[in-house]
Amino acid sequence: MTDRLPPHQRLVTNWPVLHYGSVPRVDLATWNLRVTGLVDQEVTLDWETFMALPQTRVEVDIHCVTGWSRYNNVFEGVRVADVLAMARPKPEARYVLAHSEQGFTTNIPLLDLIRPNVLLAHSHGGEPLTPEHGWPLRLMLPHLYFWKSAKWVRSLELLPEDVAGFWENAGYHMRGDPWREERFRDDFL
Ligand SMILES: Nc1nc2c(c(=O)[nH]1)N[C@H]1C(S)=C(S)[C@@H](COP(=O)(O)O)O[C@H]1N2
Ligand SMILES: [Mo]
Repeated sequence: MTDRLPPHQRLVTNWPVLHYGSVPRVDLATWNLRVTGLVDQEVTLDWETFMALPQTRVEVDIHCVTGWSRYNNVFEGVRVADVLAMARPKPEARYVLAHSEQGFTTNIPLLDLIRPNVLLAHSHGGEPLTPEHGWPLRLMLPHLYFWKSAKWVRSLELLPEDVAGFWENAGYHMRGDPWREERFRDDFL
């Protein structure tokens, strides 16, 4: 199947590790996940409460802007839509800035985050994520380039407008659709 590989991507069978900075040390006893910004009810979930939410397993292809794609990844976690619904986003909320440990951020349109196969994922291939792949929790958006899938995610901030995150501030695309090859911002000077 050739229409499975987005333009100018190459298939890999390993799982490369890519991130800026170092792998954070995370303590589940003090860890939490927050939903903030344009919501009726700010949400803070500790690890046990998060893991008690309904779990979803998806099998997806992932695509990195550096050119590799990896097929048939089985991720398990909680639908982002379910966690956002707990916070009741205000009608003005249209974008999300995801915040990770150590200050990494990435921006995502709200409509991209509430798709049914977009997860806050804790497992891959039936095993907990390894620290370098985002343990204990990462975003997982298979339909956008994988830099949007923030590892070590700690909060989702709902915003009225699109605010550039870490790589987006360096010129990467505000949306990042691999099928449209949205690698770089064309408004970036
Ligand atoms: N917190 C954090 N998440 C991040 C990054 C990062 O630098 N920091 N890099 C992104 C990039 S550029 C990619 S391609 C994917 C890589 O995920 P992987 O290392 O699990 O393959 O993580 C994304 N998530
Ligand atoms: Mo990346």
